[in-house]
Amino acid sequence: MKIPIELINYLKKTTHIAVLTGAGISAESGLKTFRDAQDGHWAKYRPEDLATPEAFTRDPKLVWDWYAMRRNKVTEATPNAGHFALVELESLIPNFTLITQNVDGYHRQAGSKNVLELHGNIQKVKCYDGCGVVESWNTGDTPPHCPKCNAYLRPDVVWFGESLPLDTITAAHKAALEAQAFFSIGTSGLVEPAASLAHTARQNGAIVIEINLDPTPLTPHVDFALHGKSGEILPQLVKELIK
Ligand code: BV8
Ligand code: ZN
Repeated sequence: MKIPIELINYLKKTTHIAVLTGAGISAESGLKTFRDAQDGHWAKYRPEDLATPEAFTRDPKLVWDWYAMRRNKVTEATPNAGHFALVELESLIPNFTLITQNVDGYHRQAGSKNVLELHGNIQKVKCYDGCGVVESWNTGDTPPHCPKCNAYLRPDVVWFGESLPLDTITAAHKAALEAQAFFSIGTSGLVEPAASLAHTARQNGAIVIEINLDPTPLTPHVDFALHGKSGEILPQLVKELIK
């Protein structure tokens, strides 16, 4: 994929970049994206129906087992060339913010520093009754109980209908406002409030670049639509940037 030279020339002059990633950036690590069809026992469930407080209240073990399965796949796989290219891009840009919808923790694992995990992290669990206990995932009962108040522990992720951590979404919004270039990478752009960040950046003068396998609702609004695999496009973009 040839990266447009006008994009490279623009990026060489930028000091503020914000990046939003979604499940697509982890696809080449072998992880299913959020809307990929699920297989086996999970084929009959839609992720949107399992990633909700109602689902956990209704059947804590079912939801816990779904996250345990996903966490095992995350632990078995590793970040890919797309994650590592973003680590290198961060080292080239004075003000760089990596905003992710993913819960796999791969950006930090690859070495990215300024990471905002909008939807939490699958390697952490917290007390379902909100007594404040947050721990790393433990493989005890399914689900385990809070050591402090004995309520269930739940994955420390943001479910549908739940608010995002205020400090995280505030920081993400600020990064979008200040960005001279905003990348939307590997996301179908369907989930709010993450999906609005690209529009916030654009309305405040940023150019918007989409790197995604398929067109999305954002595509008509971007300055550069690079359709293909992020694990191939991002290393190519960084290579051209450091030339
Ligand atoms: C909120 C964590 C309000 C859990 C996730 C009705 C009822 C209730 C809520 C709503 C409603 N209508 C709208 C809402 C708001 C709702 C929402 O946006 N719903 C959508 C579905 C319509 N949002 C919320 O509920 C949010 N909270 O609004 O709170 C509120 C306010 C005040 C007070 C109280 C409440 C919370 C949203 C967070 C939900 N949690 N994840 C978990 O992971 O289990 S979201 C989930 O979707 C994942 O995090 C995922 O990252 C995210 C977005 O999906 P994508 O990352 O985009 O993945 P997807 O599979 O869709 O796309 C992948 C893309 O990659 C594809 O386009 C593909 O082409 C591309 N791709 C594939 N391979 C590659 C590639 N690209 C490049 N290279 C490749 N190799
Ligand atoms: Zn508790």
